[in-house]
Amino acid sequence: MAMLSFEQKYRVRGGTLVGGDLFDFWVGPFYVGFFGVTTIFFSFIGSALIFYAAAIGPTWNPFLISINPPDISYGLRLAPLAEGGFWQIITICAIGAFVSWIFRQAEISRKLGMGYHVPVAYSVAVFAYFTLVVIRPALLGAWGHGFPYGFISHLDWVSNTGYQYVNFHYNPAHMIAVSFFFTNALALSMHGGLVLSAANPKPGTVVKGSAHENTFFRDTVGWSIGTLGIHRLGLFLALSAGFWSAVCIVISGPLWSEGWPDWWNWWLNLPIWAS
Ligand code: UQ2
Repeated sequence: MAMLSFEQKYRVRGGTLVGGDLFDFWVGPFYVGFFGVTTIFFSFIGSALIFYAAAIGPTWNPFLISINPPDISYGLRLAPLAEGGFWQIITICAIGAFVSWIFRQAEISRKLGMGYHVPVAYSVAVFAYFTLVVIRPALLGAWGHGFPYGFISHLDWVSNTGYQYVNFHYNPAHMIAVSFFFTNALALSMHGGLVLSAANPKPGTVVKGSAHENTFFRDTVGWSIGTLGIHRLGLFLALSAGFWSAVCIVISGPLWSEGWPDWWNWWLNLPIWAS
């Protein structure tokens, strides 16, 4: 186990963000840390509440269980537990667990003397969730605009919310997000294919490195982005996909409440041809 000698050098105290030496130790392969404890705490309470809310609900069919946000009439107030209050506390627990996980990643990055790229990247995913269940409902004035926690029910929510704006594909931020998702898939397939083709060739042949990888793309498209560059591009594409997804839903309602196809009337109304 070559990793063990490496780990011994880094498994030392220090680098924590809060609490000093409190919880600054490992259990087996896992770093504990203050934020490991808070992650477990929020995950446990949140999961227990999901099971309790499911138990008082009408079904145990895993596809049909749904823990719903309060009715719109409750506005931004706390609702009774069985009428959306569970959803509200579960949402607080989810955010508590996700944010704890961000700081757990940050503390481990600090201990290893690495950059914060992983916690920053994960934060964008958390931001997209936070936009759906906090920012947009708050801007619209009711927690009832959050999505329900259930397998089929959250799919229905996405479908209904999309059709509420007639055709979501005309949402300009949705167009940008989708373009980033597709470009991300293109870049990752190129990268995965390229690295496997060089580093994992047929048995009995010589493993190739970055010189071959660069040459392949210089010969095919006249340019190679480079081994570090492809990962910068990948991170940018992936984070942009998540970021523009959050933008495309937060502007639906708070900024534009009609159908998205009608948003393009600004183009039809340009003075050049509108007369
Ligand atoms: C590359 C390179 C890698 C790669 C890939 C490329 C050696 C191992 C995939 C090629 C990437 C290019 C040309 C950029 C494509 C741009 C978009 C927007 C998809 O050159 O360097 O490193 O994995």
